[in-house]
Amino acid sequence: MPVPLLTSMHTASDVARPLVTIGDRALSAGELLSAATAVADEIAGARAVAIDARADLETVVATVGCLLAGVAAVPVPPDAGVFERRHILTDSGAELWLGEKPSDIGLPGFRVDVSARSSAAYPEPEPSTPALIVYTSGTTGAPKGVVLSRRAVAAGVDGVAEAWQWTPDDVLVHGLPLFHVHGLVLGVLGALRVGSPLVHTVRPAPDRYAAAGGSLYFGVPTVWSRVCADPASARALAGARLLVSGSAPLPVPVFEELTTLTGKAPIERYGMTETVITISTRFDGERRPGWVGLPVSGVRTRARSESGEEVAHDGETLGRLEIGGDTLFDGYLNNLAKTAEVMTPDGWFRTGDIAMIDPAGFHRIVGRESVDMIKSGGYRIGAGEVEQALLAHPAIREAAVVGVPDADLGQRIVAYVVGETPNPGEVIDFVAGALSVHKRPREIRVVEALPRNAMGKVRKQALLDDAR
Ligand code: MCA
Ligand code: AMP
Repeated sequence: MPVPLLTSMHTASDVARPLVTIGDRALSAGELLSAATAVADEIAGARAVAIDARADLETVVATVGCLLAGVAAVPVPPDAGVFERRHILTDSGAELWLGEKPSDIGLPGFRVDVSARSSAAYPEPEPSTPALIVYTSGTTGAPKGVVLSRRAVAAGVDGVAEAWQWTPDDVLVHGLPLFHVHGLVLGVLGALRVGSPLVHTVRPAPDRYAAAGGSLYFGVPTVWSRVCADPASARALAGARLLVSGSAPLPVPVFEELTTLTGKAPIERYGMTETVITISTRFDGERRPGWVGLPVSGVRTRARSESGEEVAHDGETLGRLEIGGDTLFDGYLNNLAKTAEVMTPDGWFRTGDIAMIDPAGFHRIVGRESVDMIKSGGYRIGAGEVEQALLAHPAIREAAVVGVPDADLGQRIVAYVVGETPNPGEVIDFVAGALSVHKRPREIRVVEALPRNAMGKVRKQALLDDAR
């Protein structure tokens, strides 16, 4: 029989020690296992179930219940607007809703009870079984369901655990959302697989990180930049073993300030929803500002030129980054065409990121191939999805969305619209009603016409220049 995915949760030597703390509530390994087994009892036999993925213990119990029963978990952002939620539920084929049910959801619901207990035993599913379907934005259209197998989750966690010397003696702290790979796969399933207690701070606020007293901290660059802006909180992290940044480029000044304030150079690692975490600096290795390090064990990388040749590992030639190995997803759900677009014939995943590799194998991510893939606060946002939501507004005739460089968020969403003088505040709320909060434009600029090339395509670079 395969080894359990959440190995350490089953073998915890002290079953009474708090294993997962979220805010002021905690569960030991024993409590989590039996509450999650009670969820498994309710959902066994389903193909996929949706989880109202709030930052709470119920989300953890529901996800672990799915993994025990071998049912694919579909985390739904708690602030997803009606369009986005409807798409996720329809596309995933979720058969049940775990959590408090909004009135527009027709699925049968089941409210997770963290104090429920069951001792039923479930055989460990095969490693190829889907563990999660995580929805993530492309450059155009609605979000795509990324199918992650148990094998990919295990490989993604094991690679970084080895690089970071992450053990049950660590206490992991973060406050990231529980509906993306960073917070949920690495930040919850990672802790449960390694067996290191997790303290989730509900929101990733600097003072909450400072008060948590952990040894290993996860954050997106916006979090680390806010930590630096609060020097007392930053200094309180000096006793931690590792501060890890990922999901977007960590600006060099933030790397340096964090190093000065905490006495520790952060670890930077690179990942994607479709590949889990693949490249990282190491606990026992060099931490170079602006560089994300070496492929973790089990991961292969290559950077190729437009003509398909692998570029020289000279630390300056740029190539399109591709990833191979066990951490790769199984494809986009119900979307063979999009899956075929991102996979090479020889089984590598095209990340869409541009990278350089130095002679020692160190990687530097220099940007994305497409201006339509935006990263704001570590969230991936497709310009096309926001443009579609804007075009549904009765006063808007044309819309173009760009990611403008922003010191706090990395990029901030600015929307250019043509229409009958729409009210910007009302348009922002309109988008928030359809999509998740972080997909709302921060700013709406009403213009007479969008700049277009001879083919009629919007010249986004001109908009970026204007916004800057
Ligand atoms: C936001 N607000 C707005 C607007 N946008 N109000 C009006 N108009 C808008 N356009 C509101 C928010 O709801 C919030 O309100 C307040 O303004 C502050 O928002 P914001 O500046 O966004 O700050 P924040 O809410 O504190 O968020 C920053 C954050 C967040 C905490 C860093 O962006 C975050 O959690 N990011 C993590 C993303 C992540 O986990 N990505 C991983 C993807 P109020 O205060 O009332 O709520 S996985 C991945 O990338 C791969 C696998 C990898 O490598 O990890
Ligand atoms: P997502 O699918 O939300 O997981 O976003 C994945 C994307 O985030 C990658 O394709 C990169 O563009 C970006 N990303 C993640 N980690 C890093 C990093 N350490 N440095 C630069 N970009 C990153």
